[in-house]
Amino acid sequence: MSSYQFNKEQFKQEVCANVKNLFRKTISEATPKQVFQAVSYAVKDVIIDEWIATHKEYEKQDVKTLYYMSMEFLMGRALGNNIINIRSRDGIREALDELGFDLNVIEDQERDPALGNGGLGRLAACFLDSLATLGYPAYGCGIRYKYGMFKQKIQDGYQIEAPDDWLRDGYPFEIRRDEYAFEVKFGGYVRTEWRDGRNHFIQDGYQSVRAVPYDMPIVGYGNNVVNTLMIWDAEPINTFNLDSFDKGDYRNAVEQENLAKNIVEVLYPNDNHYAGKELRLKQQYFFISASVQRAIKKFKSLHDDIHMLPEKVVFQMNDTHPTVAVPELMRILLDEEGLEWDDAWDITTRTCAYTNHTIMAEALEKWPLELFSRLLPRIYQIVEEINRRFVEQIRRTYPGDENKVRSMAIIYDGQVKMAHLAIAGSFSVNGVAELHTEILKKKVLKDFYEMTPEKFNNKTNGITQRRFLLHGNELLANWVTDKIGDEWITDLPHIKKLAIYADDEKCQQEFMNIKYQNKIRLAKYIKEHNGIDVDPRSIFDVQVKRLHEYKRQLLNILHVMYLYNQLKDNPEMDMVPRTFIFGAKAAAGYKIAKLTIKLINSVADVINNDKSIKGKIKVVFIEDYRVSNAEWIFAAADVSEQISTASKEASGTGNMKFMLNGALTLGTMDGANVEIVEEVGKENAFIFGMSSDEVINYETNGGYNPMDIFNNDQDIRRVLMQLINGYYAPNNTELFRDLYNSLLNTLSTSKADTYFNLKDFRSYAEAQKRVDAAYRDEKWWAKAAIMNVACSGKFTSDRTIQQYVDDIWHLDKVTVDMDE
Ligand code: B1N
Repeated sequence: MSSYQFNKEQFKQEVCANVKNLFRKTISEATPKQVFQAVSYAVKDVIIDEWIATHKEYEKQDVKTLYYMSMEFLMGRALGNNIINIRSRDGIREALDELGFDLNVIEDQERDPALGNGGLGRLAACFLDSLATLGYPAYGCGIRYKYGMFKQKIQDGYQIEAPDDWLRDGYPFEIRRDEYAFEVKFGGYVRTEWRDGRNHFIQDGYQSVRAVPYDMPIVGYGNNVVNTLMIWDAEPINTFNLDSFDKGDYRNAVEQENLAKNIVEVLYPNDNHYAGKELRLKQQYFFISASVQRAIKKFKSLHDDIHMLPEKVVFQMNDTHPTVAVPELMRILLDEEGLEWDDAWDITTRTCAYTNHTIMAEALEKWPLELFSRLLPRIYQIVEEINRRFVEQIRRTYPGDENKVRSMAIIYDGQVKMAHLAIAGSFSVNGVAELHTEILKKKVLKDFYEMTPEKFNNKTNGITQRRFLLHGNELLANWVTDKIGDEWITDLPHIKKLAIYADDEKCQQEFMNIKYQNKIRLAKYIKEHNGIDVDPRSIFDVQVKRLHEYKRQLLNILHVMYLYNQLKDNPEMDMVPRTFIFGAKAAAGYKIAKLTIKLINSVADVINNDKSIKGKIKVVFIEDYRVSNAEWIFAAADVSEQISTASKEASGTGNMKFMLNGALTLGTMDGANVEIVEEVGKENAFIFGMSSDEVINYETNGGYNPMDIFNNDQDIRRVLMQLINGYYAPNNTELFRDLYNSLLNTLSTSKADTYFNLKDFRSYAEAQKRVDAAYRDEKWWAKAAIMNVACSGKFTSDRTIQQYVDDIWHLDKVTVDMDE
């Protein structure tokens, strides 16, 4: 296998030609932004040939293909990643140097494609990277939102949302594929027609849109494989004449135009939360119908027998958001292919698979029947029939036990329960970390597990080391390669070889020096963006993730307030200087989350400006946390805060990115933290807090009473009082009242501190003390940090993808040779 041979002079010529053609400029006149475009097109030129070759090979070998269906793909910037994966970073850096530009500055011109909220969307992006690198035929299927995740501004300590107009300057890596456009129908009614010895179901009086895919290349690492992310845009169908004199026609034309415009307008900025909006269901059906149609059309262009579908196609549903794929595939098999129900159901349930990403009740999708049946009348009929037969199956399995029907039916209480539909329609149901899968089997989906245990399996999440070490932390990546060679880039478990250097003093110093350089890089970023001076010799203690009560940023900041009180009482208190770094977006309508951001910033204001504590604590809230600055943040972290209420974080993936970059985990036994500790050893992490069993026990017995803690713990009481006495809000003592109430609500104890902040506080504070003590022993810390890197092998998404392939997808590896 030969991989792409970079030719510097040719590349420089191409960049100059692109600058000329695109902007009518010479290279010396071009702005960095223009050079970014020119370089991107030159890189795309390389990719295109491999892209064509890959798809030729797929067709030739008639491969089984994965369609990874997801409402979100949080890709992050493409240029740097593509340059790395075509293995031309050094060459291109040199070429740009010679043209008078710095590659880092050029990369920095790209807007982050942020078509996702957080972990779920970023996981989809990591999976695509691994699929291409391992050589598996796969498409990502999603939505080309006009506006992605909002840009976050902090004004006066408050979060302000600004639109993310990521397509404004055009996106160099996408290709519009008009020839694969499909019609998607909404609303109207269904009538039946008897023809050719069977009933035909015909949707009439509907509105429709044209779904047009834009393909983006997903470049494998050094293997010539280029897969495709297809994201769908919506356009009006122009069958109606806008200046028609027929009023009905005219109104319909306008409505269809609005429908098309609205559907892909914006990503819903909710993480782990179901809002039940009609437009969201429209988005779901829109991209699923288009994707399923494209998959079936492609399949039929190569095969005559639709019964072969499960051998050639697999649909992986990223949470329940794409679950209408089940009835949509049924619709196509029944209505368009003319199959009988049993036949169609057999094919569907051997094609679809479902991943569950959360046990949070508020995230469960349950669509009101009225809305669902009005928007998707034919799909609704099919769901009704799926439900009728499923309930029959439940009754056959558990005669006389109507409780089972109540808890498992797909349609119940006037709602369509999407998780139940996803399970019934899939041959595989997986959780995303061992603990999470166990909770699904024993609690949340217990009845389903008991009825069909063979469907359930675990696939612990992973991350791509190509972006989160090789690209994000070049210094450490080079150091690792110097020590053990570069196999880790495509085979992360090799990184275990670093363990023999963990005790070596010289290596420890080298390692700590790299960490220090990365901290300086982040400190500069913070100075530029926040105007705050932070000391790179202090402990960088970082919590970056979406803002959510269950993730407990509140616990973190309450502890900072507590530490500050201690310092005020005793300014000579001996502590290692600490920089507490936060980064988090809150859903636009999530009041408590937004107030938590304000609290963090208010605490930061007071503490950072208090000279009396001699800079022992600094608090920084990094604005607009996103994939591109995340790469720098992970590289610079000493402590990784993974402090969710046990049982609530399905997996977490940030935890893995920190570990890979040599940060030590300060966390609860939740999600994948459990497996991280298993790999690195409890002695190389700081574990605290209630176990998931304890949390679940309290929950089933009606919670606990935080008032007992408030009454008996002076330090905690003092911190809580500071929320309501104006200590951090002198002009508005009531500002943080809602946070206080969320912890203590004296009217209803069952609703107080549902995330056990106070219950875990002492244990957290004690773990923080252990961090302080441990950091003083520089050799110990260096060793533990190196061990974290060395033990991170399990958490590559390459491993996760291989497990999906082995247990669920059964894809064959393809090699692409560019020599022919
Ligand atoms: O999915 C990640 C996990 O690592 C995280 O623990 C989990 O919280 C996250 C509705 C979600 N679960 N559910 C969502 C996102 C958007 C939305 O509209 C739910 N995100 C997760 C990857 O497995």
